Amino acid sequence: MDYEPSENDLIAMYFVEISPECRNLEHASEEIAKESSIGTWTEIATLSAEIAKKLKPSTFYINKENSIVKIAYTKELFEIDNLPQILSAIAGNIYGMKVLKSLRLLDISFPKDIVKAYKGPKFGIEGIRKLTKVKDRPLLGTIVKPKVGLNEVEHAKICGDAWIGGLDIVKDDENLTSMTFNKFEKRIKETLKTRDKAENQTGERKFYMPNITAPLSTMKKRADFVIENGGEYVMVDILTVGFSALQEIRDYLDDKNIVIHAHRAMHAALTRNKKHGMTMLALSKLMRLIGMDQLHTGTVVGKMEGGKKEVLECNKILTAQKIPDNNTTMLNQDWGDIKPTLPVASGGLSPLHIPDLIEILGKDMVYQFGGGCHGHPSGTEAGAKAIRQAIDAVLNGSTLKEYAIKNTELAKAIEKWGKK
Ligand code: RUB
Ligand code: CA
Repeated sequence: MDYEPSENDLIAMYFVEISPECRNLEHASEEIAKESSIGTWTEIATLSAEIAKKLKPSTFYINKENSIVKIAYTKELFEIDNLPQILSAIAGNIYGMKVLKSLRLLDISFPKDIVKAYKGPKFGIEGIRKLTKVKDRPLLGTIVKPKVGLNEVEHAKICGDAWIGGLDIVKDDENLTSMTFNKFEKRIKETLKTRDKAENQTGERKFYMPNITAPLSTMKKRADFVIENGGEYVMVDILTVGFSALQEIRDYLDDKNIVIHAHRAMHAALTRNKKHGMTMLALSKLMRLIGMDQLHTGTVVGKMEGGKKEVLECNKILTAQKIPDNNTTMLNQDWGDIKPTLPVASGGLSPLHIPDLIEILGKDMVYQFGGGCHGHPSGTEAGAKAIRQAIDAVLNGSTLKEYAIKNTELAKAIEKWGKK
């Protein structure tokens, strides 16, 4: 407890609930520290005093009121550029120990040398703004719906309607990859052809984010195919592909001019139980470190779980260059040269949420509307127009109702989704 963490330490902050087998929080944190580093359940002759002196972690903070402990690990315990190894230590066996009833990794503070071992996002927010030429407003997108079911040509047509209506981005859904009725290669070709037409017709840059999620070798081939056909984005389901695949795909795409959009499907298996697993904040940090350019972090107001404090903290860890230590919710972090990740709000949004979204989450965001675009009474193009009109209204200081007087698509959206 007298230990002062050094700048070479990785710090992990946990919420701990002890089981009847455990004496107290001190005992629990000792067991966590041991199992996540050099120890085991009994004294062992092979663990020398030298090894212990060099490598043993130290619990330096125990808060009995909220059951939070902080443990400092020397960086020597880690293969610093191997994120799976780091997680096998600080977020591995410890979750299953009988002395703990539950355990939640709240945050991780990475020392300079570990931060330096990762690429971080290639584009960052500035790079994405430059590429898209969208400067003063959030990026607006949709997810093709139904999630799966359309063929390649129908898919491309829906994308075209969304772009013509005024959206910047169209993305595949998390479970659309290469289906019997909608093959990846044909979908990419059809959709990017439609994108070119939409760019010519609107004079605006338009982007398609195809889902390349697959076993790693297939994922690389799909990314190459997207690039060969003039695509500028790929999307990856970050948890179902795993940390190793993510690190590898980020490296693989480093010399290629392509933005990586990160979909977090399955995150709630880790993040949703407030007493166990890990926070979305910790996951967000890992994603910025690996180098995802855009990441879903929640909407506050939409269909998916995730409150204001949580979403704002995730967006802060993705966008700020330095975080001071505030003890109970966020650890300090210096990102050095690592670029920021652009947060994405998506899930159950309609144009009617736009005033709240701008107020709570701001303009440096991607906002995505699936059902809230294609579910418009007059179809996808009108849905896209209504979204663009709602953004214009808010950014011009007008209410949606006022703006709807002259904008029929927005008026119809209010009729369908407005509070009765
Ligand atoms: C949204 C959608 C996304 C979810 C994921 O569609 O398809 O996969 O937003 O959630 P819709 P999250 O707009 O029709 O709800 O972004 O919270 O991970
Ligand atoms: Ca989805």
